[in-house]
Amino acid sequence: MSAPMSSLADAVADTNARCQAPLDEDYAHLQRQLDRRRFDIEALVARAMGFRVAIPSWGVGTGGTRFGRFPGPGEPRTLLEKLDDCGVVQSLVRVTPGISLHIPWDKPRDSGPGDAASIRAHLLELGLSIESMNSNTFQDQGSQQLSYKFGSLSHTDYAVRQQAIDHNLECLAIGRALGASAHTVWIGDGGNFPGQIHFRRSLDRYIESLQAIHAGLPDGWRLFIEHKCYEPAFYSTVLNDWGTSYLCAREVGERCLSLVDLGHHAPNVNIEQIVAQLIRLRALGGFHFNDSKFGDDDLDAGSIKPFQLFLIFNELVDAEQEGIPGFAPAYMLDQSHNVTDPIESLMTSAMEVERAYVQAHLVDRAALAEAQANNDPLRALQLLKAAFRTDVSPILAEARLREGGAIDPVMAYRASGYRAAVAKARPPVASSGSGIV
Ligand code: RM4
Ligand code: MN
Ligand code: MN
Repeated sequence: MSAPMSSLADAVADTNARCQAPLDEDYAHLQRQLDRRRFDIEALVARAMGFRVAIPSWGVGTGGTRFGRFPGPGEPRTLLEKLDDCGVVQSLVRVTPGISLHIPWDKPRDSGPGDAASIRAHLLELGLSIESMNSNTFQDQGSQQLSYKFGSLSHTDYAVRQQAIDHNLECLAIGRALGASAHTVWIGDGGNFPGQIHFRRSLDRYIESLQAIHAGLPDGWRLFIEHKCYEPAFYSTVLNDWGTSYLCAREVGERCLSLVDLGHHAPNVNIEQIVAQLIRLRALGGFHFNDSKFGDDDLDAGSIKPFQLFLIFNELVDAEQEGIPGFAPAYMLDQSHNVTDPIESLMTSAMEVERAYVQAHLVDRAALAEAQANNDPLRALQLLKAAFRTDVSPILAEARLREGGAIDPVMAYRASGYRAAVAKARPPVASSGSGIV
């Protein structure tokens, strides 16, 4: 095994020792401030310790764009190596024990190292688990008979649809063997030209295919459908928006829910309102967190629009505190790390999502309800801003520390020399199946 875990533990111990005194000082200061505002800092640390956001296996490889990919040193070449990297993220930030797999990129081998039994054993060793599966019918795989060039689950040809359905059923079987409990379907189906696809009939075919997948869901599983307004189809996509997603989910079956990928909306769309509406409709399945400026940029969560991320969590925490029945959205990152060390990006992003979650607990909800009842928009915004402007970093750091993680995960990671060690142990291969090109 390539992972030098002992040096990682040493790096955590060393850097934590250096960061302890400043953390204590900042924590005490924040505690005084929050006492004044009548928030219990210990309760917030407990919320932070209970927070979870899953890591996508494809996030530990270097991503790319349509124009190219610049692989980083020590990229994981197999699923076992991807899990090693996910284990590093989890051991430092302590909120990311769940992993999401993409098939066929992460397809287990039939026997030997890399088979389902060895993956399960490795997960156990690293304190990780597989949370959800993702199918891939937006690319052709070498082994497949029919092409997805003109669609998959909504293709005009029944045989192509059946092949795509079978692939999704295979994902369920793999996920079942690995202990997953959710399946996410995002398809690239759509049109590049007006007239290319018959809107109504392609939606009919999409729903029918999803019904077949829904029928194959193992007990206790949920099926998430992910809308996206464009790309790779640039004129229209079959599942283009959240409203269509909601209507499809209702027709597909009761375990089918809508998944919101933050990058899958037109610029300036009010995503927090979409989130609130899906909660109201009991249809919110989960999230793919990332950030974007222009499109599905897959940038690091919280890097461009942290206030939007906070406003989304404001809706989520509001629903959580209200105890809405059945409210249990799955949180996951879905990013493409093109110019950073993926482990550093994943750690930073997980902490940014956690930060928004904790900040959303600092909204004085009784005062907000009063401002809304009194039609006092300025006061309402002030209340949200007061929460958003609070630097909850000491709470997040304290939560990590109490769980055995790093006060400063990036500092600890850099001090561990992990990247240099795996760069030696993992010479580059032609195609690693990591990242998206
Ligand atoms: C898509 C979508 C899916 C992800 C692929 C790789 O844009 O976000 O969730 O699986 O990218
Ligand atoms: Mn996504
Ligand atoms: Mn996407």
